[in-house]
Amino acid sequence: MDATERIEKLKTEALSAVAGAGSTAELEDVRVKYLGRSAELTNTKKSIGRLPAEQRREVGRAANLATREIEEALSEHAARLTAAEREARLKAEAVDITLPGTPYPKGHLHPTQRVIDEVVDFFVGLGYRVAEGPEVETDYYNFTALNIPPGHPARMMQATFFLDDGLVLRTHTSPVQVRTMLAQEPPVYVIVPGRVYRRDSDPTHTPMFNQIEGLAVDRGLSLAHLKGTLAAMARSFFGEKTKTRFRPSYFQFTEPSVEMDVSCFVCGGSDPNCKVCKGAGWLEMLGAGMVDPAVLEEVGYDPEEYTGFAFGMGPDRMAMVRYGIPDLRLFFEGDLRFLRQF
Ligand code: 2NL
Repeated sequence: MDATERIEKLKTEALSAVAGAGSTAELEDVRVKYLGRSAELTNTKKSIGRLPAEQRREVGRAANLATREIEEALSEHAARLTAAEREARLKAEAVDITLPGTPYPKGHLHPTQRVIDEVVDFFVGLGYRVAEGPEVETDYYNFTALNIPPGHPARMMQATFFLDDGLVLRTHTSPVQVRTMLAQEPPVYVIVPGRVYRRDSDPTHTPMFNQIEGLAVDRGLSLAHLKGTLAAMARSFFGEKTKTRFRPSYFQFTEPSVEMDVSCFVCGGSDPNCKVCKGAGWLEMLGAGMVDPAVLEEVGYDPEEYTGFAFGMGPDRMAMVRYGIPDLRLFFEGDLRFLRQF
């Protein structure tokens, strides 16, 4: 077989190998085999110079033609394979966008946290700042600075958790207001949410519960400002029709002291058999008062120049009333069967 025939045979072989390649990877192997650096055809072309002069032209022509034909066949078949492979991939990766999505479990805020957020947002809207502080307090911030000196019977009434070294679990958030007053000059407008602790446990008392206290100290503040502020809060929380009433009360750190009731948000006072207010028409909502001059003096404020009002409420209790929950302990057990009802 002469060189030209050999080239023709190689070409035929190559073209059938190209046609038989089932993937772009196989096709690349075919290309390397017939047109690669050490392929027979390539070597033939390299050695043309050593042929007798009269054969060079013919063999060279045949080799170049064969190369071109094989290249064309390769690129044609490559295009076909690429298209087919792309088609197969698109089919395999197809997404049915009409399928419904996978549902995922959704959480929500604890009922108490909802009450806290609402109350805090109301006061932030009036320009109050939110303040927080430690839950482990010194005796001084929790009692003494609030006009409750050592040995005073009011300390016993708080059912305090005493820790070592004169520390206590705070029984109210008031120590945060004390710290705030010590850290700045009036005017002070703060709202203080936080956990507090008392040795109590029954359907309406838990050893840990939440409190929100507020404090305003400025020139010229009076009981009228206290009433206006807290009545507005009650309307924002229970609805615009809500009425409020203030009864005299007693707290060690305020004078005078009051308790605020709100008209029943269920019956408005018209149903003697109302489940929520038990026919009273009113619900106890919070305690408040004008800051006792002794407290102002303790933090270095001049009671002749500044007056203030303060208030405290229990968001857990408010949530119980609002959502009709009979046992406060349910709030802290983390039972999802209970929590999912809100
Ligand atoms: C209630 C009553 C109250 C205060 C808290 C307070 C704090 C400072 C000075 C004066 Cl630093 N007062 N706090 C005043 C009156 C009532 O809470 O029934 N809370 C659940």
